[in-house]
Amino acid sequence: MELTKENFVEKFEERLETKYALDVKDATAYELYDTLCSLVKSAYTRKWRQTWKEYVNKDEKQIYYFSIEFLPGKMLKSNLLNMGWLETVQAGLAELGIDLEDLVKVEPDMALGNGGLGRLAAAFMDSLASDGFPGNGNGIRYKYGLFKQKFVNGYQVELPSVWLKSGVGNAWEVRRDSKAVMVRMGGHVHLEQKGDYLEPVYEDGMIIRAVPYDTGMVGYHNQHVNTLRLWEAEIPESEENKYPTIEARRRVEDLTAVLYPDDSTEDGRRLRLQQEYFFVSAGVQSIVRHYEKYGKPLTELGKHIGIHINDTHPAMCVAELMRILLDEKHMSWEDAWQQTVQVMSYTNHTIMAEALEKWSIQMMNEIQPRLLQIIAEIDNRYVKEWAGKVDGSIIERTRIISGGQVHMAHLAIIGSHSTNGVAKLHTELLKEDVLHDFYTLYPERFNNKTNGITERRWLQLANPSLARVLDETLGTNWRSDIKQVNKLLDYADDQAVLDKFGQAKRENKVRLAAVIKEKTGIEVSPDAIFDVQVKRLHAYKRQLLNLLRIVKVYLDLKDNPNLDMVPRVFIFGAKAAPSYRYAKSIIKCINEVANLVNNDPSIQGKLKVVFLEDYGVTLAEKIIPAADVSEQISTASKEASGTSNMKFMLNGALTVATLDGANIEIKDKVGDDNIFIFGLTKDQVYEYYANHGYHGSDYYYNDPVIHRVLDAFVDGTIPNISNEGHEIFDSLTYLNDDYFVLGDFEDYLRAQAEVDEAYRDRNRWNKMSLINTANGCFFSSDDTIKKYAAEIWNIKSVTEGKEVGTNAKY
Ligand code: BZD
Repeated sequence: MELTKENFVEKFEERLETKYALDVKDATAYELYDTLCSLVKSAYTRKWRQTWKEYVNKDEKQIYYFSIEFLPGKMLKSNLLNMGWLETVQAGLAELGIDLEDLVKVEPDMALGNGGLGRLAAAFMDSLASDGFPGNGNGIRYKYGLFKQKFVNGYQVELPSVWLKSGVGNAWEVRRDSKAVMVRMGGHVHLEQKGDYLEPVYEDGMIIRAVPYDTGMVGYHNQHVNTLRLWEAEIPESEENKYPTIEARRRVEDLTAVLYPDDSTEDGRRLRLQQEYFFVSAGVQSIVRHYEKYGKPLTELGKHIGIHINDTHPAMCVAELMRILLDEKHMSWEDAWQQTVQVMSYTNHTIMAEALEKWSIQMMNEIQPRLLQIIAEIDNRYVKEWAGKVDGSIIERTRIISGGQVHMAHLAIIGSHSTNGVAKLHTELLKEDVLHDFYTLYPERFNNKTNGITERRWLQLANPSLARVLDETLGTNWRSDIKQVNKLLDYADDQAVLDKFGQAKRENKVRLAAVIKEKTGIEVSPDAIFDVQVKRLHAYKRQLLNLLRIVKVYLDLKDNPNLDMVPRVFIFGAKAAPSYRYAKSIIKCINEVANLVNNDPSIQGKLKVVFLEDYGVTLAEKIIPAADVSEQISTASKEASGTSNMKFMLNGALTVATLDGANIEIKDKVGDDNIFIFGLTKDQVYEYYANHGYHGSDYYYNDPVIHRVLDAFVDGTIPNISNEGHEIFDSLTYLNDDYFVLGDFEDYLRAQAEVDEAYRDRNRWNKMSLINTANGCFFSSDDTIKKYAAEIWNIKSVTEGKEVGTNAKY
């Protein structure tokens, strides 16, 4: 049935009555929200079932994207948009006196991720469905998502994020008890000969029931619905008597309680490894079970199934699939291995050594002793396979088990047919440096897939003002074919369009200014440049470089209050890992500088610093459309790709960037004149590493500007940071400034002076902004996923060429 305003109103009232026995006027926002979700969900469930049946009937190869994080944010509006229902529902609700935005406010943010990696996984879910690919997600249903951040006296304080509030829950998920599987952990194992195979005999240990919660991933205007399956840990009925105390029960239930438990303690690390095995085992078991239901031979598994390992956290997929094929299906090692390598593919998201996971053999043995045996055998066979063919030192450096540790990236690379990086530079670095040994062994396995973003969320939903300008300028086809946005280039000199561009940005800035006022009490002017850096707080991302410049501008203004500068509002949003002390010190310093600057009347509003608490997807949707300047200033070579850089660009912000990650590809698209590039290149950074030629303290002693700015951190100019100020001062001078903040400072000032100059000429600025939006269409996750599909997974779209109206019938 085609949705109309009239039949929506009727259905909505009916549903509200059956669900809550209420009239609209008596219902709370939550009850209205829940009613709407229920209506939306029941409308797409038939399509959901059909999509699944179509895969089975057509015997389509299916991909399962394993990720320890998924960060979808709110889903109501995105589902409405993708179903083609948004405007009709908005109008219908308005008729009932309800503002859709009020209902959106009560939707909890599904924040089951830390940052880029989890957000990318969520974007890929949207794109897999929107491109009509047979692709599903597999992860963990954390009870608590990423912590809620508060500032107390300028310090970060972490509070639990209770997204599954009692009575509210998650409106989108379906619990599927019938699909539960058992996961075995701990205990001991030995092998006994049974006929012609070895059977593992387990003693002790625990059995955990993994229950899946499925969420429909609704494709854009194509009536195609995939599945995101998240697993929860429970005590099986048969094991109840093993857990007589609340404490003992909690140890099992806590397995899926918290995202990324603090890994600064041994217990925290063990829990993390348990989580990894838990969702890997549950996912792989359920895939094999489903596959077998249709009677296909396991020797053809790789033709029908693909498992994607998103970063190393799910790398145990390799060994778990081997375990099932060997121990449960009694396949030969050779056959099982051939299928496993064909099934698996892996994405690397970082070159930072500390993020490349390693687990002690002992801990791996404690968590799953049989898995360790299999990993040891993979390692053993790997060593034998290459012995005599390549230099022995290469084998030593690339084997899975060495130095008493299990190297998860090595397991993922050896056990899969594809390893990709997430931007051109990143992939080059993997090949020539971080994973160079592997590249010499398996050159054909390496490939690049530059990240992308979903324009539906970041432009259509987050930026209605700009979307309207695009509709008026280009017509509405761009909404289903994002490449059309590139046609904006034809209007780069059209005064009316440029004015509208400027106007849309201003509307968004006015809106953000109101949010800032409401959240922080700080007044900011929409006439100032909104200069934004939002991302996880990490030394390599260099929020500190930004802060040093703010301090410099502040000192300049103190010297000369009449300084001729374009007023700027610096906006930060960032969470620091709870155990990352240095990052937390930077947060404290930013907050204290903000206090100092915002409350100094002599600054006359020329400079404002706003640090918004609890940055996440929903806040990003308000900030990014309002940004004039996007800060992408990581030390060259350290940021694998970045994805906020793409969101900002699509929303018309101009980027101040180092030549790092996907910034390079952004620069190649917009051209040197429409981006502000500065800083050391990756080669210069590597040169410093090679010849130890960098001395942070030289900058302090030789550059009077830097000297003065750094002194402000330790001489009381910035109040209340006596510890943190010294910590930062020392890190940049005596501890030699690991991320070349001081080395890049001068050039950063130069780039920022160019920003100022460009902004003074508003026509020029609007044109640059338009050129950025026009080229933002090249960083769509729909395109990225098409490349994964064609070049890694070998799957095809089942909706391509199908005729479906824009107002999809559900
Ligand atoms: O992945 C990020 C990279 O830092 C970005 O450059 C890149 O754009 C995105 C997507 O590819 N990596 C992460 O977000 N990583 C994590 O959050 C993470 C989480 C747990 C353990 C290690 C890293």
